[in-house]
Amino acid sequence: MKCSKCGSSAVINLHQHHLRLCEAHFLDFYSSMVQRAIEHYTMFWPEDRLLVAVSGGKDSLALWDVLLRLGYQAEGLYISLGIDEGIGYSANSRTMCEKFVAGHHPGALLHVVDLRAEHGCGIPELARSELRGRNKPCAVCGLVKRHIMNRVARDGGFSAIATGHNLDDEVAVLFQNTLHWKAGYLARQAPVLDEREGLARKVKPLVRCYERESAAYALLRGIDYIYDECPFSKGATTNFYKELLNDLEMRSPAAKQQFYLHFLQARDSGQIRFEASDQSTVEGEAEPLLRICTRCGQPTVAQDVCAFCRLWERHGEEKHG
Ligand code: Q46
Ligand code: ZN
Ligand code: ZN
Repeated sequence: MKCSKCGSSAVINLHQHHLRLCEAHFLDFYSSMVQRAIEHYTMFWPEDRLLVAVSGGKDSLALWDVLLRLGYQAEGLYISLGIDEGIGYSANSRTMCEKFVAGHHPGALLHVVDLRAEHGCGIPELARSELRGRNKPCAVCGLVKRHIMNRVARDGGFSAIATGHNLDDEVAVLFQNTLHWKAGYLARQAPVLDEREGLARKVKPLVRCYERESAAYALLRGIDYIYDECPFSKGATTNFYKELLNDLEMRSPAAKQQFYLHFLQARDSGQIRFEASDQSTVEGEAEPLLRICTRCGQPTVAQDVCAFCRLWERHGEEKHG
C-alpha cells in the first residue's frame, strides 16, 4: 500500500476520503482536518484561551496535542471522578494525562479537580444515593462533569471548553435522536454551543475526524492513552448504535460522515426546521430561561438551588442519616 501523496509506504487507508497515507502525510491530514473544522464552524481564534476536557483517552489527548501543535493556547482539565471498579480507572486515566504533559508538552498546564478530595466521595457512591443513578451513574456523572467544566472555564476566564467528541460519537447521538425523533436534541446538536447566561462556550474540534483516525494519530504521535472504557459505559445504547453504524460504513464508506454533515447543512440552511418550543430541559445545556443558583452562583433551570448543589445536599443528608 503506497501513500497517495508521496508514494512511500502508507500506514492507513482512509476509505471515506479515497486516500492512503504515510505517517507524515497522515499527521498533516489529521491536523488540517481539525484546523478546517475550527475555521468552518468559527470555533475560536489563536488569541483565545481554551480549556480542553481530558479524560486520558485517545480522543481528548489527541485533541489537546493537535491544538498545541497548531499553536493554540490550550490548557487541560482533568476531573477525577473517583471510579475504581477494580481496574483503577480514574487513577490510571489521570496518570495518562500527567504522562502526556510530561512527555509531550512539559510547559502545558493541567488543571485537576478531584471529586473525592473536594467533596469526600466519588461518582459511584454519589450515584448510589440517587434514585436515578442507582443502576447507572452516567446521568449523575454527566451533571457533575458539566457543572465542574463550566465552573473552571468561567473562573479561569477561558473563551471555550473544547471536548474530544469525534464523528463516531456525534453520528451515534444523531442516529439515536433521529430514531426517537427527539426534536429538541436535534435542534441543539452542534459542533459549537454558544456562550449564554453564564454557560461557557463549548466546541468540538474533532467532529470531522473518525474515531480510528484519532486512535491512529495518538499511536503515531507516541501518545499513551487509557484503552479501557469507563466500566460504567458497558452496555450503553450508543455503543450498540456505533456497531450498527460501523457495519453501515463497511458497506458504504463515508456514510457516517455524510449522515452527520448533511444533517448539519440541512438544518443550518433551513431545509429542515425544529420549533423553539422543542428545546430540551437538560440542565447545563442550551435551554431558555436560566436563573442563578443561590448556593454556587452557576446558571440553572431550577428556581433557586441548582441540581449539582441539591445532589450533594441529598448525599450529605443520607450520609448523616
Ligand atoms: S465517565 Fe461518567 Fe462516562 Fe463513566 S460514569 Fe458514565 S458518564 S461512562 S463518558
Ligand atoms: Zn506520504
Ligand atoms: Zn449550585
